[in-house]
Amino acid sequence: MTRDDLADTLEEIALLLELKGENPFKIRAYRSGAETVRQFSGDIVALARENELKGIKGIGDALQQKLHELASTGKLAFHENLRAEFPESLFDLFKIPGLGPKKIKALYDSLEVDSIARLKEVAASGEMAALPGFGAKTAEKVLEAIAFRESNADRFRLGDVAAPVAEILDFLKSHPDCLRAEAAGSYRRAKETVHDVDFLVASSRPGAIIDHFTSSDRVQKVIAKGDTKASVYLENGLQCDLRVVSNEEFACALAYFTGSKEHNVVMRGRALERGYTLNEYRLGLKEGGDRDEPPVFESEAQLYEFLDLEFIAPELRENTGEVEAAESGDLPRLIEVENLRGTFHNHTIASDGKNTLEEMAQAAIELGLQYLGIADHSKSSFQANGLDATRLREQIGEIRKLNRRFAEEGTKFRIFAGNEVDILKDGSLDFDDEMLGELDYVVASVHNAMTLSEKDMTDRIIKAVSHPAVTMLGHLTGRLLLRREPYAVNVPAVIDACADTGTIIELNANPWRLDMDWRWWKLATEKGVKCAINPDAHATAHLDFLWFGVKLARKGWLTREDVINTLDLSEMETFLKLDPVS
Ligand code: DGT
Ligand code: CA
Ligand code: ZN
Repeated sequence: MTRDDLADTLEEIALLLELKGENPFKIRAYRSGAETVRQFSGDIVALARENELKGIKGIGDALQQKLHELASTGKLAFHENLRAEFPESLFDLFKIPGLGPKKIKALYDSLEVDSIARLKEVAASGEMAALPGFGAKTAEKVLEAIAFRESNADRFRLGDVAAPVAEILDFLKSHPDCLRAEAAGSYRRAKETVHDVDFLVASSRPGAIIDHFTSSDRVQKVIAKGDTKASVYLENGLQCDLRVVSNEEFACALAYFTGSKEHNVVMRGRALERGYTLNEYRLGLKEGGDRDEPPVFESEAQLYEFLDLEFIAPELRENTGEVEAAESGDLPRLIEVENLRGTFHNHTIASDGKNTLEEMAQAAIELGLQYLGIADHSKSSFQANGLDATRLREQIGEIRKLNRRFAEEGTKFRIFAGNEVDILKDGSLDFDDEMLGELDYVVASVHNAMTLSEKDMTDRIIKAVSHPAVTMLGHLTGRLLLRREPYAVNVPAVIDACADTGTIIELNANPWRLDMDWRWWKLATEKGVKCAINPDAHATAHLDFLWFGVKLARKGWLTREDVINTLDLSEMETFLKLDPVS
C-alpha cells in the first residue's frame, strides 16, 4: 500500500458514489480526503496503518476508519462492495482521457455505457454527440482515444518493467542450477515500450528452472509450461516468457532472442554468405558446404567476431546501419551512465516537486554528481505552482547561499540556478530578458496550447530556441508514452534551428516521456546539436531516471562527446560562462 494507492481508492469511491447518485457532500468528503492524503507531508501510510490519523484536517472519522482498514489489510470492504455493484468493464472508461466522472455518469445513465465496446458504439452512431454537454467534437475525441488505446494495447513503458525484470532476474539467478540469465528482446534493446519480456537461462536442468520461474511470487498466472519454455503473466499484466537452453547454446540464443527480427535477418544472411546457418541455438554448417565445424561461442562478442563484425551493443540492433558500421569499424563508442557529471531539468517544492533544494542537492551528491540544475516551472504553469519573478529571485538567492556553503565545506558541487520557462503560444518566453539574464541557464518547454497546427507549433518552438537566453529545449514533442500522442511538430526543422542557434536538445529521461525520441538523435548529432540527459525529477528518487536516459541515448547512437552533461564542473562553468563560486 502506497500513498497513491490510498488516494486512488478514495477517488474511485467518490466516482462510484457519484454514479450511484449519492449525496454530494459525501462525495466531496472522499474527494478532498484523497487530496489531503496526496499532499500530507508526513508518512500517511504508516499513520493510517497504526490508526493514528486523528486530528488531521480533512480526514473525518469515517475516512480514518476506512484508511486504517485499507492500510493495515490491503483492502477495504466498503470499496469492494461498491465496485461489485458495477460491471468490471465499467472501470476501463476511467482510463479514457477527456471522460470525467460527470460524462461517465451521463453516458451510463442515459445510454447504458458500461464498457469501452459500448462507448465506441455510441460515439460512432451519433448517440453520444446528441447528449447534452457532449457534441460531435467530444465523440470524435473519444473515438481517437479508443483507437490510441487499441493500438497500444498490451504494451508497457520501459520504466514500468525495469523493476520487475530486475527482480525476476535475481530470482532466476538465485537458483543453484542457473548458470547464466538475461532478459533479452525489446527490453534489452531498450525500446521505450515493450510488449513482453523474454528471459533466457542457461542450465543443464531446464525442468527445475521452469518450476522455479513459475513459482515466483511475482507470477500471477501461468499461461503455458513446457519442458524448456514457460509463459506467465505478472500482477501488472506484463507477459514474461522464459526459455532454458544449454550453456553452449546460450550465446547464440541470447543474440537471437535479443533481436530485433530485422537485425537477425541481416546476421543470418552474413552467416549464409560465409557457408553457415544461424538459428536460435547455434551456428551450423550449411548443407553441402565445405567449411570446418564452427566453434561453440561463449559470448555474443565471439559470434559477432566470427562474422567479421565489431560487437554491436543491444541498444543498436534495429538494422538502422549498425551492421555496416560494425563491419567497417565505425560503431560509435556509446555513452555510459558513469560518464554523467551532472544534470539540468529538475524541480523542487517551489513548484510541483516533492523535495527541497537542499534535499535534491544532497541526493545528487550521493549519486556522485558534481552539479545539479534546478529548473522549476515558470508562472504560466500555474497548475504546477510555477514561480513568478519575485519567487524565482528568492530561489536564486537560496541557491547562491547553498553554493557558498558547499564551497566553504570543500564539497565539489554546485547548484545551477535555472528555470523551465514556458514557451507561450506565440513563441515568446514566460519571463522578460532581465529576469532571464539573472539565470545560469534556461530550459524552454511547451506546456499548453498543444493543439496548434504543425506549422504554428514548429514556428513557435523555433522562435523560442532562437532566443539567446535559451540554453536547451525541454521535452520536444510533449508525448506521454501510451497516454498522449506527441503534438504536431516538424522535428527536423526544430533540429536545424537548434543547430543554427547552438541550442541543446534535452533527452528527457522520465520514463513517461523519453523525449526527444531516440530515432532522431542521429540526425541531430550529424547537424552538430548537443544532447542534455535530464531526469525531469520531481523527487529525489527520480534522479535515477538518468539510467533510462542513458539507455535511450545509447539507442540514439550518442557518445560521451554528444552529451553535454558529461562535462565536469569546471568545464560546465566555462560552457555556461559562469565564474566559479568563491
Ligand atoms: P516486443 O514486441 O516488444 O516484445 O519486441 P521483441 O523484439 O522483444 O519481440 P518478440 O518478443 O516477439 O521476440 C523476441 C526476439 O526474438 C525478437 O526481437 C527477435 C526474435 N524473433 C522472434 N520471432 C522471430 C522471427 O520470426 N524471425 C527472427 N529472425 N527473429 C525472431
Ligand atoms: Ca519481447
Ligand atoms: Zn516540463
